Amino acid sequence: MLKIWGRANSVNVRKVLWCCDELGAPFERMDAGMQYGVVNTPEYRKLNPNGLVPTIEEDGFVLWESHAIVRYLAAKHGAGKLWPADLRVRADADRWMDWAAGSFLPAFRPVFWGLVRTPAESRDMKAINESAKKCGELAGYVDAALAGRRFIAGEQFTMGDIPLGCHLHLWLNLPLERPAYANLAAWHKRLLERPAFDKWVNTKIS
Ligand SMILES: N[C@@H](CCC(=O)N[C@@H](CS)C(=O)NCC(=O)O)C(=O)O
Repeated sequence: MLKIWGRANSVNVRKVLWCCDELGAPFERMDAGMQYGVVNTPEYRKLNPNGLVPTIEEDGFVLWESHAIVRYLAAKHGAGKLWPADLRVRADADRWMDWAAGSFLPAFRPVFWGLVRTPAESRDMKAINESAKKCGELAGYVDAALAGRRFIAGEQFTMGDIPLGCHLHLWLNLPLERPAYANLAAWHKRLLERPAFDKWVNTKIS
């Protein structure tokens, strides 16, 4: 049985949980991180020296980094579906996974931490608003890429939608000024129609 360590309110853990559910892959989840601790124990650090979540273990095989985990699970259980068979479609999906981590997340992190994890009286609203403006610009690239497609890598839902879906869902649900993006809104609505997204991602922000 696949084991997943990580609290269910972590955006990176949610990617893995959503992915497993889409794939019908059974798993056992152990709470870890923030209020649950665990991540600083020597046993956990042996699995994941970063002391972060998520981490998975399957028949002695240990993996951390949420996008690597999503790729592994998609390749194992979702060949031709979440893991596109066409090399170029797969590269397209892959590109948006890297972009979510390398471009969108660095801009979004100060917004999330500022509005969700920082008491109102301690918030640096100038920094939050600057980062939010950058996020608005970046989300425009996703909107443009979604023109004429149902999902980020084409007509089919793929692994490429998972990290973007998790981060942009948060962006769309925080009290922010946002440009109105029709393609992005239609894509988000499609994600909300997916039971696995609704169960693991469309939950309380905390
Ligand atoms: N690049 C890593 C980042 C992992 C990460 O930053 N995880 C956060 C939660 S989203 C974490 O472990 N924070 C510390 C904690 O929860 O104790 C990944 O995608 O898996």
